[in-house]
Amino acid sequence: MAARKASAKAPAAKRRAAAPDPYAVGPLGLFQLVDEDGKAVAQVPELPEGLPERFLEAMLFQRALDQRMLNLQRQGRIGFYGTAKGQEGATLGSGAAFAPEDWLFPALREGAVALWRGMALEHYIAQCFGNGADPTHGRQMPCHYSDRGARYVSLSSPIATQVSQAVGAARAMQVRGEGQHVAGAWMGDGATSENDFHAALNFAGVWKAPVVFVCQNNQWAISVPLSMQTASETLAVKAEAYGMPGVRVDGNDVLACYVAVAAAVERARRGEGPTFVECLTYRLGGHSSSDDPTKYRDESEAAIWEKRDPLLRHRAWLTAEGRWDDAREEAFLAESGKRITDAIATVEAAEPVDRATLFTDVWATMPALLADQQRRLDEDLPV
Ligand SMILES: Cc1ncc(C[n+]2csc(CCOP(=O)(O)OP(=O)(O)O)c2C)c(N)n1
Ligand SMILES: [Mg+2]
Repeated sequence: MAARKASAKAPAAKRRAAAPDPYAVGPLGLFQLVDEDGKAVAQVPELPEGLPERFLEAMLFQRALDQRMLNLQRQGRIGFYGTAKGQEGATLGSGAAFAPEDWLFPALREGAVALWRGMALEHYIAQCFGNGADPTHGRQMPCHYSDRGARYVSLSSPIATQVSQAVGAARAMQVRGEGQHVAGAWMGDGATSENDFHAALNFAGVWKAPVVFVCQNNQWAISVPLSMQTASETLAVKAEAYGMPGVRVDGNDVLACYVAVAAAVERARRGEGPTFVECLTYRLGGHSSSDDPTKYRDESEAAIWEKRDPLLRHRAWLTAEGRWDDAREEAFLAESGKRITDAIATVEAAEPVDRATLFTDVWATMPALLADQQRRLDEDLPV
């Protein structure tokens, strides 16, 4: 990615340090492009046209969608929901760095990435209702979105199992000679204590598999703080033990997340192997709709991170660049709110899941035993 060269004649205030290399910053330093006040602290590299604006729109949209989905849960209309509040920068910055042909294996909070890659909003919402509008037939807990077109694989509820699945997919692509495609695996800080995490990174390192690990270090695993999760100085440093680079990024700096993960994706695509990227962020909300963080964490901590909100920071930067204003935001939010309202209305009006789907989607040809069970169900309980 070509860095925009600072002109020698630029006024001093405009002159910034050269774009830092995320790999040079390493697993102990923090890669950052824009600080908490929205000021660029380094040369922001040339980005695809319109991408920074799309980042803000997608973050605003996810924040609004999360609130609406949480409201639905509180009203008893869906059973469960996990918001990404505070983590939108790490989520979208990392997610946007992958190509449409790459395969993504998310954790709980990356639904915005599925939308970014083209999953229909109605399918996102229907997955949470688990009704007949849900392409996955209501078979999973809410938030387990999956979309084949977006190459977005459902999260696995058991923490960290998706990390080994991603390495398996990456290895398969490598063996088939399709190593120009990359697998992405997301995980939380808590996942780094699981056996699957260590096995996955170990094999990825040995095979030089085309995979990028993105750890959303939101500093809590439900009620377990990071200090009880690990004695390592950072999470990124763990990568060194598995023979791959570890990079630590300011996870509330969407541009830094994008640039760091894009560098890792390109490296994997070139056949140079995996990278582990730690995005340092904070979960502003509860772990899920079943959680009350005031029971175990000091609200003053959350208050500090409220000021580091990735939306505030990116909006401030875009505004200073002359690329965003209140009128544009108001119009975007009004249109998004309507889109969400309409999609919820459409989805909620759908019929329950068709009972016949209990028997579909596993066998190409239904075995006799299953066919018999279906016949008996239909006889005993006619629809
Ligand atoms: C193997 C396993 N153990 C425990 C749980 C219960 N559980 C669900 S989420 C979670 C915490 C995950 O924390 P982290 O990995 O930091 O992700 P975050 O939710 O903070 O994004 C736990 C313990 C689980 N789903 N799977
Ligand atoms: Mg966590």
